[in-house]
Amino acid sequence: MEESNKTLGEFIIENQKDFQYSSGELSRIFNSIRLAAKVVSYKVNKAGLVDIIGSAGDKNIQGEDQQKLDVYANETFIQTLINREIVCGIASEENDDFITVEGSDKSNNNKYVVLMDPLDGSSNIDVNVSVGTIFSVYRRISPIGTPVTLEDFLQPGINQVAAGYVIYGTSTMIVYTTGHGVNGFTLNPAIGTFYLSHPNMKFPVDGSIYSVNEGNYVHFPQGVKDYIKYCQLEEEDRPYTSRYIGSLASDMHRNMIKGGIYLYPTSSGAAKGKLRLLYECNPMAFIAEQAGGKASDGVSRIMEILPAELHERTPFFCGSANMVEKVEEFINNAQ
Ligand code: AHM
Ligand code: MG
Repeated sequence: MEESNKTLGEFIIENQKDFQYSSGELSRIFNSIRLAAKVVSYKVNKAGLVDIIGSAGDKNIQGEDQQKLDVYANETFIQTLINREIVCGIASEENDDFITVEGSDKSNNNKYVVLMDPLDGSSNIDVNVSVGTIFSVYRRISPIGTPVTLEDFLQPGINQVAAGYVIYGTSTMIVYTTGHGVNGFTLNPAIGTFYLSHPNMKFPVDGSIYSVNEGNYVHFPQGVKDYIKYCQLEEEDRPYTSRYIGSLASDMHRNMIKGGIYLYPTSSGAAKGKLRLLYECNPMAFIAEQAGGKASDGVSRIMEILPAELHERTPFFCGSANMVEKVEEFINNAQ
């Protein structure tokens, strides 16, 4: 099999012209994320051998147990970005509040903020199933030279400059977009280098995979129940295949390659669903749209939602365009 010999580093340099107002800052953010991803990947691969699985004993802002690897991944990504002095602020799913980053000279001259879910799919850590990192980059709104403010983070997804995910799976991958298509890179662990393995990724317009936690079925809104029944009906190209890993990055990645839809609806126990708009849904929506797919909250486009708070949740339907339109149709008809 022919191996790609273009590295992520070379790809970033080659495509720097795509970054608006390019001054190399965004490239340096990618370099940091690439480094942190390698460090976390190394640790994930050793989970089970070293004392890193299990609970760290704390709860995060969402009241969920923080796993040790969650804490490690969070610190690694934050420290890597802070050490290189390339962002003015960071918001993480694991931190209550956003972090203001100043240069060592106390300046606030950087223009980008990064929002992230450092270890997505954490319930999979202890059982050796894929986990991921999801990130999103915005240009600040507040004036350069001043500390970041909450409004720098509460931007709609359409303002994203870049977004991506890392999968720590059978191999480690980075998939990202800067608004010029989606490209995927696979880590060669022997030499610690990411190579372009999935150029110009595209969501098939149609698909035959649906990914949802069906255990919550009884609590779903009627339109979503109707859609799931539609997926299971023996008609035309159906029933569809059901595949749910419980790691958004991995479920999304498979669906983007094979064609499918990921659903996390509201349920009676979670009035706004579970996933976070800023750390999970917006970055995935940006990638999906750049790959020709769609992302919706069931009624509206995810990337047009105006966030009101950092840890805001939203129902999420993301994947092949025709499948997302179909579930919207069922939701609309049930109202
Ligand atoms: P996490 O960031 O706390 O890991 O939660 C997000 C994850 C998604 O990756 C995944 O699709 C979903 O939560 C799984 O939730 P559930 O166990 O309710 O199906
Ligand atoms: Mg998550």
